[in-house]
Amino acid sequence: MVLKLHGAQEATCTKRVLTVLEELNVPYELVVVDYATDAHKSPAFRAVQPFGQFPYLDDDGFTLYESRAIARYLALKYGGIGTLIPDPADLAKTALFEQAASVEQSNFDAFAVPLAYENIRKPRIGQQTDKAAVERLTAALEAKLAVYDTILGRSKYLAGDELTLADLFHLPYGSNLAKQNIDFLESPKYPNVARWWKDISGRASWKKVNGA
Ligand SMILES: N[C@@H](CCC(=O)N[C@@H](CS)C(=O)NCC(=O)O)C(=O)O
Repeated sequence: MVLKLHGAQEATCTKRVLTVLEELNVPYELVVVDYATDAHKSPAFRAVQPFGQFPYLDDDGFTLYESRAIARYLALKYGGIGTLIPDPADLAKTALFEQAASVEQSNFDAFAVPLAYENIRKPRIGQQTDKAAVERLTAALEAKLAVYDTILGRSKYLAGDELTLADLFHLPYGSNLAKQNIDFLESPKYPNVARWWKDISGRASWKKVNGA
């Protein structure tokens, strides 16, 4: 049975998984979640995704939620040894990959998600953007990306010289930054970050998923 991803094409976490599916050339069906009617809060949905969030994957009856966990599962099952995620038998490479994946969650997502909430989500739902929070989050994100610039001055990608899921995980919220006129990913001030971002955001997988 073809893989089914329950999500929404325009949603950031769904895009994270769709990019991986495209990278791996795995056939799939996107089962659209009608979030406007709160379909993801129904008991049937929560029976699979107890937090009432999307996406989740259904691989022939095996279900899994959390976009990054789904991405790891897909890469290990469908990618072939060492594609987007190191061979689990290579402990050092796996540890460096996990370090990079953790960097994304702790040093990027932790700031990029609340920024998107303030600058994009709140205006959409008629709430006031907290300008002080935006200032604080923007400064914190810039400080983290300055460190990224050092890391990416030493290796092509975050976990070494090979592209991994840790890099791809940045794409949905990274591309949201430009929509907020936050240019750290493209700025000449951070040349290694700019080189890396141009590389990953130029991938055919992401362009297809992001509708570019
Ligand atoms: N950590 C989860 C987050 C999932 C998430 O926040 N999904 C959003 C859509 S991008 C959602 O379901 N929002 C509706 C809600 O939280 O009620 C993942 O990576 O899959």
